[in-house]
Amino acid sequence: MAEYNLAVIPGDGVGPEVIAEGRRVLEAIAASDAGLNFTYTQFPWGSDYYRETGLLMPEDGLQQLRAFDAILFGAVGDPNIPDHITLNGLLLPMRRYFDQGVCIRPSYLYPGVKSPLEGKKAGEIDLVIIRENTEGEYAPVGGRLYPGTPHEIVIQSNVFTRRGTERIIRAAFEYCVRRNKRNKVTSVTKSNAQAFGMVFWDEVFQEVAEEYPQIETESLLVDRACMDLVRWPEAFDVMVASNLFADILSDIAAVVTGSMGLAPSANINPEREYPSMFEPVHGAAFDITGKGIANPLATISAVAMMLDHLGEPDAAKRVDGAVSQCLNQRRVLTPDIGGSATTTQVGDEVLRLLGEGGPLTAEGPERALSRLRAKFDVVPDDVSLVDELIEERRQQARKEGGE
Ligand code: GGG
Repeated sequence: MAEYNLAVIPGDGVGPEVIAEGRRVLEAIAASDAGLNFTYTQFPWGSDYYRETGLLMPEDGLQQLRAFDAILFGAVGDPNIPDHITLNGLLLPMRRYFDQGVCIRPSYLYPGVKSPLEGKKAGEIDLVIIRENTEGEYAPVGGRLYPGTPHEIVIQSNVFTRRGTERIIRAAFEYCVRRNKRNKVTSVTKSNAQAFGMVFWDEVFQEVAEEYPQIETESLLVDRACMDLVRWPEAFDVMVASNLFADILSDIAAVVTGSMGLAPSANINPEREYPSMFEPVHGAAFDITGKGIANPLATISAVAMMLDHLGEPDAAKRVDGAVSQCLNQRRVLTPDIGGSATTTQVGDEVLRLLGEGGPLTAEGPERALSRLRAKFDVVPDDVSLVDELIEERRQQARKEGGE
């Protein structure tokens, strides 16, 4: 039996609400698979902990997390504590201390979800942002001199190491090869203005690209990349960018694929020396905290990414399939994507679909489509029609079998 020891940090705002649903999904997976078990240690760290102790996590918090197989994280942020205190006190130290240099942020326009961009069909937007996660613009390097005086000096440095830059760019190419979709990697910088770090990044991108002649490459300035993500997001496959740029790009990508409430994120330590961390891209969302309407699907998709990382790809596909089906049937959805259900009701529905094991739940829409294409002459491009097609084929088979 595979047993995984998980650290769970629900954190702030809607974090506890969505993490509760992520945990229920893990429990359902374990209950339905005799070969799989999870143990959980939940940590009460975040802004309330800060109000009590003056720290977002204890002095030895990172050491406490060190031995876990993975970390499931909710959100951090509080309306009454400056954001730079909350972020630098909990989330960013975890990414750095555990050398989680590769952040994977997929954005997919699911069947059943409406893009705010007119005319975009399901499956048409399908991209992954690979974010450098431990250095760049988020490196805590800088200082303030003579604060509050007329000759105040403030320095905030960007840090680009060869190790970190090569690692993230190579991770993007490797991801692109494994994904095998459009076989294209887009690097995003601002090297016309930032002539040291970003020019260096462009050079490393060229060097690494030479190792992958089968992959189409493109280098864009970040302003152009932002425009194109809105104008023609379907043109992107894998995008790779620095810490800040990829953070911004992944918010745009989340919104054009329907909602921040659907966007998961994996913070990976590629060497597997330390635990990796899985979280929704969205933050604490104070405006809806406590209303019970936060979309849990980003967290549930992050749980799927965690299962995949832990070496449980079948369980990951079951969870992805249930998310996909929940969206496709449009019966139980939270208000951010046009529904009126609560966080818990969406969690209940995902559990029901996991238990029911409908045609898509076992394998996910992509695999269902390629399997059907191999078997039948005519298969719709729109994955939202796959369920209907399967039902039609079932009925036909029943008729032919004389039922
Ligand atoms: N669940 C992610 C979260 O709490 N995000 C808050 C935030 O501001 N994150 C910035 C970042 O991901 O770098």
